[in-house]
Amino acid sequence: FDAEECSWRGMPLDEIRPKHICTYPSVRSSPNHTVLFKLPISNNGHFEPHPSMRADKWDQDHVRMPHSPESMYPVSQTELKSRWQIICDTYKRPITSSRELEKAILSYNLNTKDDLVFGALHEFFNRTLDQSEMIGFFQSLLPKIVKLALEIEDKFRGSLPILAKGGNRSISMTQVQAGILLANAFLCTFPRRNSTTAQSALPSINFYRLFQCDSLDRVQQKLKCFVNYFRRIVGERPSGVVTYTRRHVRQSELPRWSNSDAKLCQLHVSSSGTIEDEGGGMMEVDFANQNVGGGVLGRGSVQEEIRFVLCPELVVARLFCESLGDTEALIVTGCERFNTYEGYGGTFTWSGDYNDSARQRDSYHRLNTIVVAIDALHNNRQSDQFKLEAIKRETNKAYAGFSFGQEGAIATGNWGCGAFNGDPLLKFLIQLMAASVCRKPIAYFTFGDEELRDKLFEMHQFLMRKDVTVGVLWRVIRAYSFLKNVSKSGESLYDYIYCTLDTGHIPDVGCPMECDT
Ligand code: AR6
Repeated sequence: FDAEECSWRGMPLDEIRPKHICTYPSVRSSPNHTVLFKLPISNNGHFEPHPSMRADKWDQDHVRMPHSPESMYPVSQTELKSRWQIICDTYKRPITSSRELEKAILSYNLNTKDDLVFGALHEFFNRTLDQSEMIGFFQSLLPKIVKLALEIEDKFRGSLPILAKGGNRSISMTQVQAGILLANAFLCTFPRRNSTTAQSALPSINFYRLFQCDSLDRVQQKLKCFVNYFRRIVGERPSGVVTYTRRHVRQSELPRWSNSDAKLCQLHVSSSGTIEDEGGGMMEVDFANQNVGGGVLGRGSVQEEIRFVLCPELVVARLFCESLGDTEALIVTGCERFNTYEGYGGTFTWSGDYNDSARQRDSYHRLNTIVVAIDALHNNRQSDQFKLEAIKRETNKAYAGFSFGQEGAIATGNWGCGAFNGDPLLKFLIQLMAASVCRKPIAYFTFGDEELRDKLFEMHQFLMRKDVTVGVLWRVIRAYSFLKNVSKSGESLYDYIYCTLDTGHIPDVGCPMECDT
């Protein structure tokens, strides 16, 4: 073992990674789990939609579907027409250019009628793709995307519940159904949903914000990811199932951090590799926005947005997942990866197709991929994150995600430390405490940062040597928070922890207001 050469420290990854597939949650129909296909799943992998009779719901608890009979569109000041009929009629004619596609989309979307709205889309077909790729798209791929989108009538006969704030609820669908929803989002067929307060907590789903972006290269690259996804799924239909789960942890179920006698979990920390490349079979953390997907259908191209364009089935969650509350997470089980990339942020580039077929499937035909979306706090000022309230919020948030399922391991990294401006040294300890209480080991990817890797490893070793529990660590961090905020100390968190645990005296700064921590 040559520490100089080796990019990781701690436990080998293969010892962190669970040995068997975690089949949680099970796919069973219940008031809290909507399954959009018939159960039991047949052995030949053929799925029938469920329910078989049409039962549309147009209310605040359900997604407003493009093919709902309630969806009407004003064709003149006095006349309303079925919006779905307009959509079906629109796509009876062939579409041969991005201008025609824009016109088609605008024919059933009043709200987006600005001049030259779809700049990014025109750029994509006029410059990013070459002439033959452009012709291939309009002659061959687009008609197939349209056909897939129109299958919504047949494949979604029931209503789709909204995963509302404060609820614990799952939706399972086939990957083909997810593709149908995405084809509709691409064609911007979903009715307006944010015009009423009842549905204002939902993220956007129609693609027009992405199409409206200007010629930014990263947006072009994201379009390549989506087009490649559609090319793949209309070529050979994916055969599995995806489950979307909203998890809400009630206040009474949260750990009492300062009293926890949980031992610290094992750690693998690496400066090379990424969550999506190395995290297979673990719970892969999505550094999320409270609106899951963040800027995926806009200009964003950091960890979450990239993950969503690699695995577009994640984007489907935006259709029904209301913005996440402080003790909530979204977990997506079974999404497939279709794309590879290079670069990051402004240099993000689609670099080709990704074949995920080697990945195992569970007994419900879900790929062995679990993505856990947790949104960190956005720190406007670096110092805000050291306030006890912020530390508590972040630890509870991590717990909401990590505590899903009885077993497993966490693949994570600098959560909240890029766009959201957090401190990775603090965020590491927060995630360490949350994972330890859940008895799950951590694989931590520092995204190229060797110095950080060594600092985290050293701290973890020190804490293990001292046999520190979560409760003790919490109390030291709490004392540091007090010191930093009250006496404005400039001492670093890690120096404080080393020093305090070496002397063995943790100042007791607990106050009545914090008794639940
Ligand atoms: N694997 C491991 N680490 C990574 C990876 C990866 N694939 N990609 C990036 N990192 P950021 P945030 C590291 O800024 O601060 C989005 O718009 C890298 O060190 O994406 O929580 C969301 O929608 C990077 O600096 O997460 C939210 O709105 C760090 O992780 C917002 O950003 C943080 O990545 C969340 O921002």
